[in-house]
Amino acid sequence: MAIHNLSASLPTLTSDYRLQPFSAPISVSTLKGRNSQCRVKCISIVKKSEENVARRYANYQSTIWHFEYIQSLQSNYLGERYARQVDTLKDKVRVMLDQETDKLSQLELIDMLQRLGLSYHFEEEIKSILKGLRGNNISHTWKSRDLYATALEFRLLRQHGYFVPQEAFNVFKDETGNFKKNMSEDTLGMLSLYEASYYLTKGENILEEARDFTIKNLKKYIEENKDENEVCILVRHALELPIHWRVPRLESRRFIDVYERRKDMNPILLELAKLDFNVVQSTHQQDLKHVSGWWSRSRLGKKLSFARDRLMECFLWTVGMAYEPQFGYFRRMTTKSASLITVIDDVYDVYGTLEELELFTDAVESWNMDAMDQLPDYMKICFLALHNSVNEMAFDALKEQGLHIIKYLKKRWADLCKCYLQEAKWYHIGYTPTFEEYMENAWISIGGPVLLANAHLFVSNPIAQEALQFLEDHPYILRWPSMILRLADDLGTSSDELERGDVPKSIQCYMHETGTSEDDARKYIKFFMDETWKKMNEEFGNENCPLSGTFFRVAMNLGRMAQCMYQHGDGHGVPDGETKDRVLLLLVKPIPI
Ligand code: 0FV
Ligand code: MN
Ligand code: MN
Ligand code: MN
Ligand code: MN
Repeated sequence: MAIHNLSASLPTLTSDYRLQPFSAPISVSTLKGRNSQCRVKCISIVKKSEENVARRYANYQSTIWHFEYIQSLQSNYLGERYARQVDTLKDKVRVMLDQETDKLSQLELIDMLQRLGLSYHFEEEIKSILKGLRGNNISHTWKSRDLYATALEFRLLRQHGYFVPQEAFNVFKDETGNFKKNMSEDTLGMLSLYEASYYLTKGENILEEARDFTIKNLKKYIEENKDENEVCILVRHALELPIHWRVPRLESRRFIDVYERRKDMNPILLELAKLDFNVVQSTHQQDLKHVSGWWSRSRLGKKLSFARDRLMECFLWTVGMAYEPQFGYFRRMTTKSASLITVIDDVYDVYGTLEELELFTDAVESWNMDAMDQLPDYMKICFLALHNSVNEMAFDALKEQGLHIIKYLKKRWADLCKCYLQEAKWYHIGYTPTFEEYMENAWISIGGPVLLANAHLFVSNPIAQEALQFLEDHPYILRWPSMILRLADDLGTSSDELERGDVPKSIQCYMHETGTSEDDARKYIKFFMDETWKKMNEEFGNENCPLSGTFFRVAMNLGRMAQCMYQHGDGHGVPDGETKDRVLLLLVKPIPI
């Protein structure tokens, strides 16, 4: 993903539009030929149904994961026996962490635990080790002038929310202010600095330079070492996506295989990693079966034949967002929200007439059962499924924590539907918004704020009133991951969407506004995503924020999951490509032991 230094070569928009409200009048001159062509095409695939209305038809593939299959999943790793083995191994690792006196080895151990997906077992221990480091002077002997060690420490600290200064890397610069040339021979050091540099915030020029410098040198390394040595494989994987942008659960599954082949592999860590993966997978299967029962009983998949039936894919998203066993409630509830978003999005984008969509939007906004009377039958079932699910979530919060949260939940859904409706109106009149105007609506219409505001409730116990208010007042925390989700989705789905008949997405809006080619527009979108990551990193470093580290990780994982799902096309809508492999790898097949 080469997205660096693009800012120089691309036309840019208003440098930072986030604070400006938009109020663009819709002008007839923006009516474009694109939509009129599209209408012709769509009418040719129109289905007449529900009172003989002309409707679009998306032709989405049906699901490949049926209820019976999901219910038949069996794991040997459920139950006491394996849980006890895990505990015994955990005790051994705790001793390792405690007895390791060499600082660098201690950090490497933490890094391995994180990459193997085990660090959640040792949160307290890791926190206390890192806290100790934070007070350290950066010229400490154990790492002084060692690029690999300095960058590893820097990355671990930033990963844990300690905003250590970028100046840690000044010792690696020469008198002219450039990174020292001979550094490039230290490939593992380069790799370590490369990974660290992705935790940058806007304006951190040393990290920016570090990123460009390491990318250049790592690419050169690959070109000069065509044979597949171990380091080459590491470098190639890292250049594809940095650790910071990778989905933890998927990365752990892959890394366990890599780790097994390492000469310096620690058999205790390996054994624990495999066992824990399988034990946790068995709890995922329980969550999945539970929510698949809900989906099947809702009959949404059967009754709304125009819509995507993507229960399994939605569940995969939630595992990408939080895989640890204690977040089962989050996964079950978020899978419901995501499945409903997927169906309702199709109602707005594909099947509903503008008039029906206005009624549906009003119904959600009023949250009143009487509003259901006006809806066509296919919308009644959608509305009631939504109503029941959201009320159930609110009921849980009331019952368990005495909190009345229905107004927070329904507001997010109403906002989502209003943004869906805006897009439907734009489509209807053939309007192409500016990039800014589009994004102002689209970060909501992708469903990110619904998912994340809900996620916050599902991972927090107790839910702090202060945190609820903070989320209302600081939409940026929901906004940055949602933007990444939106842009990744547009990169992966907009070609098909245009074919099918849909509003122009970010790429097309940008092209229309600036007159660039599709290629350049795509590059700009990637550059924009990169900038958004910097803003997200900044929020994570905000020490005055009452939201938990857990919530931040979930939010960032949504961005990561989006980049992964849409890396090679529409991984959410198309069930049998890479998504199928990922489902099998993470949710179905245990690691052979
Ligand atoms: C995307 O579909 C979609 F349905 C999403 C992202 C809903 C589920 C969300 C998560 C699991 C995160 P599509 O590309 O049709 O969305 P747009 O907004 O482009 O119509
Ligand atoms: Mn269906
Ligand atoms: Mn859609
Ligand atoms: Mn949509
Ligand atoms: Mn899309």
